[in-house]
Amino acid sequence: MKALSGVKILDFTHVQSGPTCTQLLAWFGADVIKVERPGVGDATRKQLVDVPGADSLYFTMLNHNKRSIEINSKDETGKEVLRRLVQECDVLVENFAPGALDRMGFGWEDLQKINPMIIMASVKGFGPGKYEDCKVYENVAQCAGGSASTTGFLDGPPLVTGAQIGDSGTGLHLALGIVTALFQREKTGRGQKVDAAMQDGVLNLSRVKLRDQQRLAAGPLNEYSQFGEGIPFGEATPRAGNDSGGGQPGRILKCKGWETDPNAYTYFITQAAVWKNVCDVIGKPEWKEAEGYATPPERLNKLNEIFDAVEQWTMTKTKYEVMDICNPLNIPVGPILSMKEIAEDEGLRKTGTIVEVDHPDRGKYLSVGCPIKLSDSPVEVERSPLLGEHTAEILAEVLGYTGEEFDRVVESGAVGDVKLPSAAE
Ligand code: CAO
Repeated sequence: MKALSGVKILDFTHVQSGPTCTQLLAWFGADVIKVERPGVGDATRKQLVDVPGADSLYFTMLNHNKRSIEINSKDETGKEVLRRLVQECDVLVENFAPGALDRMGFGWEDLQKINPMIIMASVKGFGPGKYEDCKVYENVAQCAGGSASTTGFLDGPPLVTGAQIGDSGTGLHLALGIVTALFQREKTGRGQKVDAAMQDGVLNLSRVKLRDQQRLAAGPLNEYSQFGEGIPFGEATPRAGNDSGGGQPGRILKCKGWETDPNAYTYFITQAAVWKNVCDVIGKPEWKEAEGYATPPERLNKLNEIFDAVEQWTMTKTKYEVMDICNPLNIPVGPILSMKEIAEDEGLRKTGTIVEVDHPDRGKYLSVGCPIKLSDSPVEVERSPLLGEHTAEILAEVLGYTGEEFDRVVESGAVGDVKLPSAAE
């Protein structure tokens, strides 16, 4: 028994944003039926291929615990199968380009006629308005959602981040919308439409930068390094390098080995509550009570001097030694971990956040397991499905096609090249 046991998801998603959402629902126990174009499937199956002939890591790492059915949604028999799936399922999730689902004949109005209880959940690049018809990928959303203009260094161009806040971030937002709509349906008996726009999702995650935009009206942003450097502020929230996003000054600092190791760095926060501990650790006890250093507001115009002194100390230690020394003193620090270090991290493997999965075509690979842990609904990560692996099973068991009806659908060609169960099966 899992949290979402009994919930059936018609997964019409592709690439990253939608699949992130439906993978989470699958991990929480929903039966996720992924509909793919016959013979082709999700485009990511064949993108960034590292093992010839096998599904890519791009696909396998976003489609665990799902079943795959091939359906040509532009074919009449394919549409018939889809209609039956809509009748059977609780939620349809999709992230096609705007208008694609309507052109197939499965827009919101159509879906409600087929199944009034259905919840329809969509990711689009933009919400209603000027840009609603645009196709959008990750970095477009990062740029349009305010993240890129506020990321990077003051004297450099806008930067996108490696974290896929537009795709995976919006998938997370959508998943929350879906379970909330399921919860409301328990009380009202009605389905509803759930929309998550990537621009909105990125903006939600960049909320603190809109906060700072408004604070600018009241004067310079004192906790930004630029303030201490005497550089005037413009009209918009500036890029702030590695400054902390909150009220406690922080920076990325070099650690022992930085000359050769690109990740020998630590994040170091001079939290006001433990200022005295910071002073002791870095060998500047005189700063504890000194005028101009003792209180947080006094220090704001000296952040470069202070972090230079902290860095002189961190450069004598490895990033792990910094962690070991500072943690007992309540000084918040964090090592800059490489993906290699994360892949080898025993702790993350123990908690199931990093999992090793076996795949018939590609062998063993690493994936990120479910980052949300429910004590009553543990996650077992299962490999992603092969293209059309479950077509026959879903036609028969979920939709009840049998005998001649089953043969008619299979022979129509609308559901791909179906491997029929032998007579003995
Ligand atoms: N059978 C037959 N046709 C199918 C099908 C199936 N099973 N599944 C999809 N198709 C068709 C669609 O109907 C559409 O056809 P038409 O344009 O002729 O109506 C066609 O495939 C292409 O769909 P698409 O426009 O969604 O795909 P694309 O590769 O051109 O664009 C993307 C990709 C991501 C830019 C676009 O889907 C999009 O903007 N999505 C919304 C935002 C989003 O999720 N972006 C994140 C992408 S990364 O997570």
